[in-house]
Amino acid sequence: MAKQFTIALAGNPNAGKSTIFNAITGSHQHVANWPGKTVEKKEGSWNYKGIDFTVVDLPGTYSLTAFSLEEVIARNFIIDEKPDLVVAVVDAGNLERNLYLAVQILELGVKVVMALNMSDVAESRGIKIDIDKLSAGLGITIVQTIASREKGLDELKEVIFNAVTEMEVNHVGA
Ligand SMILES: Nc1nc2c(ncn2[C@@H]2O[C@H](COP(=O)(O)OP(=O)(O)O)[C@@H](O)[C@H]2O)c(=O)[nH]1
Ligand SMILES: [Mg+2]
Repeated sequence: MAKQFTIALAGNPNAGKSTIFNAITGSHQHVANWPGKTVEKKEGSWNYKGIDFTVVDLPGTYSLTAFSLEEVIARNFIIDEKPDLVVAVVDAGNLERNLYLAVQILELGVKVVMALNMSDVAESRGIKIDIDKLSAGLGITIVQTIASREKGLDELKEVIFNAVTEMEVNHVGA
């Protein structure tokens, strides 16, 4: 049987996780609660290039210090379920606060790519991000996205696919 790959979307509240989740999974999604919890669990399926992926929209958190229920759920999912990839959805307009979580995800030793979302908001605030430097510093592939306008999402899908299937990739979208 073909392996079912699992991808988790993680990020601060309002970073654009659900917008990206919806764009990737389309109508192939269902909502339940996390086992024994009142927090919503959104899971969807995605078929890309003949490969099936399960996509999980993790609760929005500012850290993974296991302080709130959302943080416990997000942290435990990454540690216990060991997704094949975590997509760190980062609000480029609040880079520092968002990177705090991204670094904590990286510290869990899971494979990570970053969707540097809200690029339009960052630009309108005059925030310039050296993506090559950030990518090299963190050691991960970064794709610039404006999820609400579906910008960069094709590149993101390609980067996710390549990262999960472990093909060589060195692509930064715009
Ligand atoms: N300006 C802008 N708005 C966005 C972008 N991505 C998502 N949004 C909007 O930001 C809000 C929060 O997005 P959502 O996907 O619900 O964030 P979540 O809390 O991480 O799931 C929604 O109103 C989205 O339409 C983006 O790249 N730029
Ligand atoms: Mg959401």
